[in-house]
Amino acid sequence: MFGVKNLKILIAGVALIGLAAAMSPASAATVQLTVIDTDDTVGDDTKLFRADIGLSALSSVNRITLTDDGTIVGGANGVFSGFDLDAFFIDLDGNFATNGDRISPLGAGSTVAFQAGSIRPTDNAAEEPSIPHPGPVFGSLNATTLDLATATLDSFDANSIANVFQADGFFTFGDGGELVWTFSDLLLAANPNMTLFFGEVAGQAGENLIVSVSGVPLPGAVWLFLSAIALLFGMSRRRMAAGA
Ligand SMILES: [Ca+2]
Ligand SMILES: [Ca+2]
Ligand SMILES: [Ca+2]
Repeated sequence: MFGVKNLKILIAGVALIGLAAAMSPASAATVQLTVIDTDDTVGDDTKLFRADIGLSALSSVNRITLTDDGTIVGGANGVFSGFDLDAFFIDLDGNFATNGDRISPLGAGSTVAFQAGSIRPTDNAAEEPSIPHPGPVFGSLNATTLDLATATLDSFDANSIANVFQADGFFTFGDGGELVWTFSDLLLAANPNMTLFFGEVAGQAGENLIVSVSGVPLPGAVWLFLSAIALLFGMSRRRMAAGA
């Protein structure tokens, strides 16, 4: 006999497999994008870069990873080690001049996870943590928490100076640091023009980010969920036919 209890256990098991498939990073396709210097300056002194998400050929994108290239070239020392990010966002039509189609990392349904990289040694107090900017990098509260009020991730407003007492409007990665932007409740439809724009404060040569995009293959996960529902329906009918 296949009792109601066993049926519930089986269905729960199949549903869990489907859920795991939907959430597993191992099932996500990841593509590293080419980063292009636009030769434009935004704000007072921020160099603008772009990476064409549409060229990834993914059917959907729900995660963007920004990683300092770790070359320890360019920029300053201490809290200012590595890439200094002023702002970043997705632009749906790839045209920077039209700003009504921007998707901000500060928007609803977004999460931003941060891990500071390594710090170059310094004996300059202007490059060391201060009480309002505890570090370990500028614009962070600790190694895994950005100070969003300082970083202003949706605005090109950096005060470009390697002085912890005067700098504002950005955060620094640290060499090899990483930021992962995830859209927790949104899968963006494929769009050949979709572009990530981001800016480096002062734009020194050697300060580079590696950009990759990921998409969970939703059709496979949906198929598993539908299988679980079909199984539930089929077994319920069989149980009713048997008079159980
Ligand atoms: Ca900013
Ligand atoms: Ca636009
Ligand atoms: Ca810089």
